[in-house]
Amino acid sequence: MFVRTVVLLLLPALASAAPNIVFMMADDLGWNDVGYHGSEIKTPNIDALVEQGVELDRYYAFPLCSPTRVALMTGRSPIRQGVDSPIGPNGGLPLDEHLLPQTLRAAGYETFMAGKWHLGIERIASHPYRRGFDRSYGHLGAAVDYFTHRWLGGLDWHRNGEVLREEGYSTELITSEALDQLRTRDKSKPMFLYVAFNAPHTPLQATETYLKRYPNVEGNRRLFAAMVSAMDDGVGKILAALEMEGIADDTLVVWVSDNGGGIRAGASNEPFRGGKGSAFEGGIRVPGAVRWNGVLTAGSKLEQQFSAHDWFPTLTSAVGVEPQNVKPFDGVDMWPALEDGTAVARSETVIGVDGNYAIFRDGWKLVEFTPRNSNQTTMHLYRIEDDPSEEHDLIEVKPDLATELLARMRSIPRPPSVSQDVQPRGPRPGAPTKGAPKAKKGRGGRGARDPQAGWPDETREPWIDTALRD
Ligand SMILES: [Ca+2]
Repeated sequence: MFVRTVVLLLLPALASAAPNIVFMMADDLGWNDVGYHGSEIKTPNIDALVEQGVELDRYYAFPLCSPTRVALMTGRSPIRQGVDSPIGPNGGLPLDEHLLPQTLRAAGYETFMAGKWHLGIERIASHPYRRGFDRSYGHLGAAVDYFTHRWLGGLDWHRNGEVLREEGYSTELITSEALDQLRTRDKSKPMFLYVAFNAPHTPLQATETYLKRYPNVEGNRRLFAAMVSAMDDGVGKILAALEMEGIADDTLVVWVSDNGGGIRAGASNEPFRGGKGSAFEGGIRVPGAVRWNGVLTAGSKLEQQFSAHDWFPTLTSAVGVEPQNVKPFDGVDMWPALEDGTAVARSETVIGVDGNYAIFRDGWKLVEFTPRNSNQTTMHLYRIEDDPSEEHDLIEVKPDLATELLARMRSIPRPPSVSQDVQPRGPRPGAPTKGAPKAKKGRGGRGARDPQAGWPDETREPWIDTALRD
């Protein structure tokens, strides 16, 4: 009897009645790259999801892939964790950070991921199957080739930590795996399914099936549009599978982009200024929606600011799970806002990556801007709700406010970068501003390659085979 009691006490806190969570993320999709924002790119499945749920109208990601994924997974600012650019072969999210799937798994969830990780590749200990996911699939690095599944010349495709060689277009493969994970889940447990599409990130690679949908769109935009359509079809298949499995009403569904679109790569962030990598609105204000049938109001729109680091506290609040994080969240629980529009109090929000930061407070936005391949950092101040296109710079009108906001922005520690290598890469706290020399450094190679260039050749061993096994 004693043993039985102990076993019961050790059972996960949640029964199968807890809602599932399906979190889908696009990669480098801009504001004007979805049908419901008036784009020429057709996204009927995403549009339907938005209609069925809460449209996130003021949702802010970080300006680049890895920082947003850090924010999503930890509920904490990637700035204070040193993830200030795309994580390269030698970088990684610090292993003492606690991740969302770890909390959910501890609460009895099955945890699945399909797609792009981009939070560390050098060490096995930083891979998704060691960071809270029961089952994982896809690529660990960044701009994987859609057809060869290579990155920087090495195969970067795995299932549960085993190198995987298979034919197929990555967006369709990721969708297929997500469907398989969903259908073969343990139905006695709730499920957390994280689908991190690599689309429409470069390299710009599409199939005829999707190119045919855009006969009148030209150049990179046509390739990009086709890639978005493949992802939109994937979203539609996953939503259909929830219906087929009879769990559509028991599942909280999120769909968002991870940062603004790369303009050279065919994306559009109109009417916003800037794009991927910048802290102007085009780089960070991205499309998103949340659906939970019967719980959230279909067709509603959330106009409060919502940020990528809010997901951990918000999702755990929504499903009634106690977060297991030890380090404090930077994000806030936005569930009351999603549920019924309750105004959630939040102090200032700081978003950014190396050289490009923004702080939001009381309707003001201060932007620290460093153009690519430039040493010149400039500051800009906007009434962001009245001036979403950031056309009217008020920095000369409100210099004292700008100084105050800059100090607040800089109050978040900026430790040495852990994204690219283990060496400190120049000044952090109190970094120079306008006119001061700045260490020359490549920001993750953004735009360095031809957007259409993939990885046709295999010139090194598969990444997982050379990862450190400590
Ligand atoms: Ca991205």
